[in-house]
Amino acid sequence: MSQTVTQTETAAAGVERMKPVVDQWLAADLEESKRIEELSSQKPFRHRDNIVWRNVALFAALHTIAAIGLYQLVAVAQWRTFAWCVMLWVIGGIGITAGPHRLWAHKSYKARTPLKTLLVTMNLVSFQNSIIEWVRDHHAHHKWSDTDADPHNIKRGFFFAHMGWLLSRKHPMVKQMGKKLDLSDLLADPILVFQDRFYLPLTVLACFMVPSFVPVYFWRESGWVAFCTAVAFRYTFTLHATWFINSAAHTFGYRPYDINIAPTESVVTTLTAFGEGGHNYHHTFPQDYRTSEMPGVFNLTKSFIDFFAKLGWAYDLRTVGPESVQRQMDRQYDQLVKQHSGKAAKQQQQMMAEANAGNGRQVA
Ligand code: ST9
Ligand code: ZN
Ligand code: ZN
Repeated sequence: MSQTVTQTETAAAGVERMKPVVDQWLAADLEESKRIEELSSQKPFRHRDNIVWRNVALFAALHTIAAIGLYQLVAVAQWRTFAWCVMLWVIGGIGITAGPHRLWAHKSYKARTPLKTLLVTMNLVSFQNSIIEWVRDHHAHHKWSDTDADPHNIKRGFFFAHMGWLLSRKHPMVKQMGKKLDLSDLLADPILVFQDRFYLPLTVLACFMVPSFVPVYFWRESGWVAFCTAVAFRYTFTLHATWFINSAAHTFGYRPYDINIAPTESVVTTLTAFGEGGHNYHHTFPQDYRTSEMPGVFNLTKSFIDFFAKLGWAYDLRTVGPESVQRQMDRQYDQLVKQHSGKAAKQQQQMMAEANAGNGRQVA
């Protein structure tokens, strides 16, 4: 069963940022964000003074071994090991996108217990903190986007949003505001609580041990090659594919759905992150299970959810109606005309026309 959410709209507030008029799950909390910015300006926090050297050393070691793994993948490893790395990237990646992201953080569809169990298991392959922790940080990212309460605030720079935020203590505002988040549904889910409780041993098994063991046992790959390729390189690659959504997809690309926010439409990151790069769309319509509507770009996570919807394991898939999307895009154009001279507005109109045509919508 799928559900179309047509009432999702934002109202133009002059040339200021747009304000959601209908309550949407995980919509940006603009008033609170403004307050956070005011408070932050009074009490500066320097991430550079709060570096966690243990994490710097661990990530440096991981990247060094990953570089050896990349060389081995090209020059030494068996083709089966290469295929195994791709498989792990897909399993672990979907374990993030369809799991903590689209299901638990955004509630953009519902899943029955077998699918939840599958996703929790797949999620362990990519070692990105427990689902409860991941979702908590992601709630903060959407609600207070691009402020100090956003764990990977892009205003602190590309590197900070990419991986710097994992190398330093969190801004006090992240913890202070994060306490206000209602995580009761996650804490009431026994599968998530189990994963959180035994997270470290489970993820060491799924992300490190099984991936190194399989190539050695089944096709006699060398243990060192298996570790460097299927663990270090594949894990590092998956991390960067994810982190680029926070950095590149908050910097480069166009903004047809909301011109006032940092997130962009980023085709390259959508390919490496299984349909997650339509980030301007996603921050504008966070409850849509597709997370983007990029024409002609394969959204593997959407196909995965659709497949399980056919099996009956996923249901209540939420999308945003095309007329709501269209109205939102038209407002961007009007706003752009007010803000800029003809050329920029024309360029934006062209991009919107392309997006509309690709999605079979009437161009206004
Ligand atoms: C990783 C995660 O990589 C990546 C997430 C990316 C998200 C991307 C989203 C984009 C869209 C989706 C696209 C998916 C694409 C996938 C494609 C795949 C191909 N609220 O943490 P501590 C509290 S993980 C409320 O120690 P420090 C906390 O509860 C990589 N409270 O903070 C605790 O309280 P208490 C592997 C919060 O000391 C206290 O604060 N993992 C919040 O500042 C202290 O918590 C790592 O590398 C909050 N939001 O340290 C681990 N946050 O004391 C790295 C915290 O009461 N992490 N609190 O228990 C760390 O080492 C540390 O967390 C730290 C900060 C150093 C970063
Ligand atoms: Zn999201
Ligand atoms: Zn984002």
